[in-house]
Amino acid sequence: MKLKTKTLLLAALSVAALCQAATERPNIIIIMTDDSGYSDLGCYGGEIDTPNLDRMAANGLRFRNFYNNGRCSPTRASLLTGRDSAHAGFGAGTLGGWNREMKEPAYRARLPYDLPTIAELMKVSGYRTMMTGKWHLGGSQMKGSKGWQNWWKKQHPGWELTDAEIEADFNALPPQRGFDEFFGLIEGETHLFFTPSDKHEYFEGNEHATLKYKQTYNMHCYYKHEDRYPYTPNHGQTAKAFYGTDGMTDRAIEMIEDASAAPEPFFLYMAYRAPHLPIQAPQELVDKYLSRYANLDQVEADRVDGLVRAGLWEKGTPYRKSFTAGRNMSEEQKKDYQLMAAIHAAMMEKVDENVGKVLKTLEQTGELDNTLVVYLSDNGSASHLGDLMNTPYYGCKSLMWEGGTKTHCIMQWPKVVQPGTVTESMGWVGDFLPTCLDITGDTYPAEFRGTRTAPLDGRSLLPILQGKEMAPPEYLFSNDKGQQAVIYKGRWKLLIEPGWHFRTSKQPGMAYELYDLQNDPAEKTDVSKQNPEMVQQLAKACADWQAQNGIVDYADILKIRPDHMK
Ligand SMILES: [Ca+2]
Repeated sequence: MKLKTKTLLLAALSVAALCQAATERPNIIIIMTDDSGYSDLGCYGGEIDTPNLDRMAANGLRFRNFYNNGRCSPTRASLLTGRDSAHAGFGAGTLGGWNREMKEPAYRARLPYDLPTIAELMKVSGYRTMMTGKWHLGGSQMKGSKGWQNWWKKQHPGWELTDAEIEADFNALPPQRGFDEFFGLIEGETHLFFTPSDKHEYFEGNEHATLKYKQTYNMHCYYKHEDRYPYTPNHGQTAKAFYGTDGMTDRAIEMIEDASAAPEPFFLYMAYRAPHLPIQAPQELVDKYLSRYANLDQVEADRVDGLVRAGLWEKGTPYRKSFTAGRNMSEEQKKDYQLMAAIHAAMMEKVDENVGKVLKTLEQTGELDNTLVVYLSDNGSASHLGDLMNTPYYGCKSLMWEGGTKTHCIMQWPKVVQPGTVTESMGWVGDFLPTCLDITGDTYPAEFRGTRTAPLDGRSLLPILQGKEMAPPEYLFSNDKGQQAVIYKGRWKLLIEPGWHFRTSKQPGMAYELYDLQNDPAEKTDVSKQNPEMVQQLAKACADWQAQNGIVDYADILKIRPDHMK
């Protein structure tokens, strides 16, 4: 194993102390998928073939209770900053596309320049910092592009496009936010397949990237709303192409190989664009999975059984019947669902194959033993698949029930983590930054770019990696388009206006649901009527949190931006 040293010029430390500290600092890789369901993986009870992730789980640690923020941008904002998503400019759970920005800080949909990112802090700590994949945290390359500036003006009627705005947008992009190397997408949604004649949106650093079209694919491209987005021109074609999941990994492997030859440790953030819409995968893999989704009731039952076998679910615990499997579908709808589920599974198998390539590279470069590899999803699987892929949890992406905000989460670090561990302890996506600081022995700065920082919302999960259980945080808050969720001491969960404001706004008063997650982890029975004091206590905590974080009531957001729901 190569000796990792921060720098030999740190004169204040003795050589012995330096070597001691330096040899202990691991590489860190965070791999996140986009819209994968809780029980999608074999090691989380699912029917999709994920041998590499299953092996990673066998060699490492699985969380039963890991939370994200329920949607792409808010999850990424907390992952990179250790702060609540509202504090990081993504308070509405909105898309976060910069064209949707509101002026309020909690909704600016652009990472604040004075809020340190995990990459910036790891860089200060002496790490080489790298990213591949989907950014989706605002910013743009309109600096130097009149075309993009004109587009911005169209998207922001009544706003003046100043030099400061152009600069702030540029400063919100990965190369300006601490990543030495970046290959990926700024926006949240694009094709996975690109042939040489297709226009693509990949960047290498701040430059438009040159893609490598080295593999031949039989391309299956599915999209229902072809009138809105032309996502299917390559459907049915066989051609040399770039497939995002493969291409992002190829670039990540180059980065790992380069970093491995350098003296400093590395931090790599890999954000896959799969299995998000538009769903696209190699045809032969889609064919392989079609028959697995012929009987959805069976898929649901098998996933629950699989979770029980994996030690991630207690046999006999009540759960709500999936609204997908339980739905009355016509034969045509069933066939359509079956196809979408098969493409989803095919996309996940491709992710697994690529995680396998990353692990293999770590092995070949001698880095595996002292590398922490984290794997999770940014939110539950999305509404086109209902909540089946989130079995046994109710709800899907962008909803605050457990199906929307709970993810599988695997951590492997052979030097530290005991193989085959399952933890009950609660983790949250905002915990990664404090965990990384704890691992490297660094502290969160009191000031950054001239601004005093506020305390982190996340906490270090290092004790869990070392085999201990941790008490849950006092409170965990999340929000999306007017609905709020509060989890108190890991046990009580209050949902306010669940299912978005527009669903409940016509009903008188506020809609509340209260669940005892300790006895009812799948939110089967609303106990709000039996526990009015708990409802009141958590509603008050939520109101305070909304005030502290500048969260605007959804009815007021609609007044400011009536086009918000478009
Ligand atoms: Ca997502």
